[in-house]
Amino acid sequence: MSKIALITGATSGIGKATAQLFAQKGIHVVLCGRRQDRLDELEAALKTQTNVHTLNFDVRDKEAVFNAIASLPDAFASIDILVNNAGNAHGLDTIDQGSIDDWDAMIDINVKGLLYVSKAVIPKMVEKKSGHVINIGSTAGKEVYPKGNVYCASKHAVDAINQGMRIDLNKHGIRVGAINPGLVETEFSKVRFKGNSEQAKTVYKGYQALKAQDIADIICFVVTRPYHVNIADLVVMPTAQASSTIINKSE
Ligand code: NDP
Ligand code: 8X3
Repeated sequence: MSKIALITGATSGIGKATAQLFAQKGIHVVLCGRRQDRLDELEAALKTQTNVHTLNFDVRDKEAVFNAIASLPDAFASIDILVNNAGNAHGLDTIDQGSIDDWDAMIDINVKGLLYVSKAVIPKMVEKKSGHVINIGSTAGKEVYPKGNVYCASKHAVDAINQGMRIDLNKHGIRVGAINPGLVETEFSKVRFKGNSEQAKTVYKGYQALKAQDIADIICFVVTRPYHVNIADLVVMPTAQASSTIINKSE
């Protein structure tokens, strides 16, 4: 029987590329995001390959998260794979200059939103004693870089939550793992720099950044391992990147 995957942040970047690869593999997909036009467009493109359902909610809105997941029709209600991907950086400022609204957004989306979705999905996995949770962390969850402060804190929290989930869900036979990418060229920097595409482009200039498809490939590899294999924590960077601050921009 085909597996069912729920992907948050499926309207763009890593989440969208993952949905596309899952669909190619015949995995049924629940696509989540706030931009309905993009959800509709992706649903139309993927439904020739697999079963697709869309859910429009903001992960910050606790009630909306629980209502949306409770509304899933029977054919999609038993989630086998949860990809906790929705998230972004908001701003790049020193701690004294940072915006409280940006801090709230990062903690509310990247940390609390991930927890709300997990809380809505995991109990059914516990009931059936199987499931796979993939948390999208970041190299920002493994080290801290100048002006990364609160974004790094949010991704360090994802790292801790990933470990905590793996420990607590161990007795239920649920696989839990994190994928922690370095620089991936998506809409991430456009969001970080509040829609300034020119500033966003400079982040990826002079070297080959990862593509969303590179991360999607890894997620597909992770979910297609035999059930006794759990990729617990994986860090992936562009070849040109050695750490958050050491990037060989010689192209
Ligand atoms: P994108 O900006 O391309 O995609 C972000 C996705 O998250 C969108 O689909 C967006 O959907 C969704 N999202 C954002 N805020 C909310 C919200 N409040 N409620 C629901 N959905 C939301 O970025 P990426 O694909 O790069 O990012 C995906 C994940 O990968 C994030 O967790 C990011 O931190 C992580 N990551 C990214 C890296 C990079 O360099 N790009 C590196 C390491 C990790 P919508 O706006 O429609 O709601
Ligand atoms: C995204 C990678 O280096 O911009 O998580 O924080 S970085």
